[in-house]
Amino acid sequence: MNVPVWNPAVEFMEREALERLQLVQLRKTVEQALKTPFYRRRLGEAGLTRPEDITSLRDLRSIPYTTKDDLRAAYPHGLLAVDLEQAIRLHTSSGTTGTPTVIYHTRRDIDHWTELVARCITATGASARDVFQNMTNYGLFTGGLGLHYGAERVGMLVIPASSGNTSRQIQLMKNFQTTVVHATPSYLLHLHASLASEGVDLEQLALRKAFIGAEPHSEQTRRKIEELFGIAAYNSYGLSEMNGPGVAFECVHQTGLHLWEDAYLLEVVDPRTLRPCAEEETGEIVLTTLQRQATPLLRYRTRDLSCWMGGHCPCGRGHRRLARIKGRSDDMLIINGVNVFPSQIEDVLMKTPEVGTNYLIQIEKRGSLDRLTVKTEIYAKLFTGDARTLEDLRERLGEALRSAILVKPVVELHEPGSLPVSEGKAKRVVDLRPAF
Ligand code: DLL
Repeated sequence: MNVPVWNPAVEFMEREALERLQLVQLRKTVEQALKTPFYRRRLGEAGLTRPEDITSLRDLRSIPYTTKDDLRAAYPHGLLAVDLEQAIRLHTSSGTTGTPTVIYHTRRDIDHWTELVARCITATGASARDVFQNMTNYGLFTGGLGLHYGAERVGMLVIPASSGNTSRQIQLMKNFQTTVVHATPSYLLHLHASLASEGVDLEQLALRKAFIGAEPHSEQTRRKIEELFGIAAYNSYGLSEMNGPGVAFECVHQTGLHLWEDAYLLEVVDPRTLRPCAEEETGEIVLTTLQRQATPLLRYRTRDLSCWMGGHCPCGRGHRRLARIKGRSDDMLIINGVNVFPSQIEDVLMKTPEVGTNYLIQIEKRGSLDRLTVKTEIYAKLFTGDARTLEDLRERLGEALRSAILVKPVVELHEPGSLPVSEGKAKRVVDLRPAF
């Protein structure tokens, strides 16, 4: 077998063995969850008081869902399943939209998370020979420490650059001949746009791979990153409630996100009716932790939309694949009654060669109607051309967007570097409509 692999025994486990393991771990997780005040009450209400009540994986459906609001209500200790002295780290969400959520980890939890990230890194073909620059925030955000521990375990030379300070990032990449970076896709595009002003060209760098994640992005954005840098970019999916990065990752074949099924039980459900979705039918991702001690989570509704992919990956791993995340059920925009996902807009923009690396979607009320404005940066040389060329481009984009999203937007073309940049997750949507 000629694919890079970290833990062959688990990654190539036969389906039957994997499901047996899942059942054992699900029972352990229920046992662990019953140690928390939150789940004792929640599971008790559903008549589930003993782990032995789970006799098959189908019994998962008798377990109630857990939501972000549940996590918030249980803040700070309501979901802690071990004595505080057994916990060695916690991560919280940023809390910008309300009470934060908190996830505690025991030493074994951190060790297991590290193992999952090591698997992900290795699956992309990266190895101890690589110099790895981690451009995501170190701190409560899980992208920094999560990838750091995994990369160290693989034996990479890790540069814990953290986020921001683009000029320093580029110098570090040049001086240490970084071969692999980890960043949000929006930040990598911004970094590329800054190379020229830093007086650095790609020939002076040794970059060959990027891990991109933490925010929705389209296949076109991935291709753009790959073409601009001349590298391979691998999609990485995770969320702080499920440790952070390391939940699902692309392998060398880049055919979807392998979800580590020994660590997470995945369901895809219709977000309105909660009916289970069929393979390749898009719905909300619901995840159950299978290995966690300090903060077990059962049937956690992520709000992320995706689907199981059918078929098998040529890498031969038995762990099934998730399709690229389409967006979140709560970031769907309703514009004059039409459902629009920001990812549909991004797709059109990134397919257009003249479009640069940054964009912003703005919605406001004009009278009784919603008005959608798509602001996008375009390459500098176009601004030196004649006005007719710009007008043509504006019209072409407007038409392409209308046929993709069924809403005609106002298109604004902006010079490179003129739209706001974020060092972490990009804020792409500004909704100025009054709340009801
Ligand atoms: O963003 C964890 C992470 C760090 C993942 C680094 C990957 C790389 P949170 O801050 O809790 O955790 O945000 C999680 O970000 O529910 C998705 O909506 C979104 N998200 C994460 N990865 C992807 C991805 C980290 N590859 C939320 N594609 C998730 C699309 C993503 N959306």
